[in-house]
Amino acid sequence: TVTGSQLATVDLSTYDAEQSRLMEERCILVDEQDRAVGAADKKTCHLMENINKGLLHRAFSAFVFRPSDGKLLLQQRASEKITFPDMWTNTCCSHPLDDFEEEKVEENQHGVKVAAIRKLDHELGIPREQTSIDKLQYLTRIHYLAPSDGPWGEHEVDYILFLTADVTVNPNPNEIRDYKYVSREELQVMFDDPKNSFTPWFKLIARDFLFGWWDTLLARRPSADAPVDALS
Ligand code: DMA
Ligand code: MN
Repeated sequence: TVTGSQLATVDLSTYDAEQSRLMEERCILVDEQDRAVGAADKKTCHLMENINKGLLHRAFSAFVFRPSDGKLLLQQRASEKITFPDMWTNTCCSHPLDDFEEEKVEENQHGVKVAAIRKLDHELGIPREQTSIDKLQYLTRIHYLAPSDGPWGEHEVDYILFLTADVTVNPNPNEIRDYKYVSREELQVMFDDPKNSFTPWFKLIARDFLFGWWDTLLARRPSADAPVDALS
């Protein structure tokens, strides 16, 4: 594995001050089997020069669906974001941190779920009582690598989490430029419009998994006019 002394760094003084400060968070380093092997700050983890030496960290991608119509909540990343600014993406992504003991717990994907609750609150202002651990559903984890602008990129083992819940959104403007709920068809129209740009991981998850899972979720959803059988 890669050690600290070999790793590149970069000056953040031209970037947004709050986003630069958040680059000091410590991510959990993992190997290709997602075994925790150490920690490094978010800045170090997101430089392509380090990624190209094999540096890999743990992350989550959360997808929030509205129960009434099964629509997915999307966000557009703020211009202040250092990686992948202004792109449309799934509800919320971030990292479980080495800074918090609870976010390192692997059993039942506890750590990534705790991190998701923290960031749904921080980015979208979703109150924590609307996003309990047992409502978050873990689907799978994917290993992917994608360059962003300039020296930046992503290289992660990414845990995909679904939540079907009515949530109150109060976006943090330093994180989020815009948000909207979309149906499958509305998302497809967005993908087909070349004016929209999307994060690489969202495009990959949409292509490989999302539409199939979304069908299952919609099929299970009791329709508005059918009575719900309490025994089924
Ligand atoms: C990182 O997301 C996680 C994935 C799955 C790409 P991010 O860049 O939005 O992280 P943060 O919100 O911590 O800046
Ligand atoms: Mn990352």
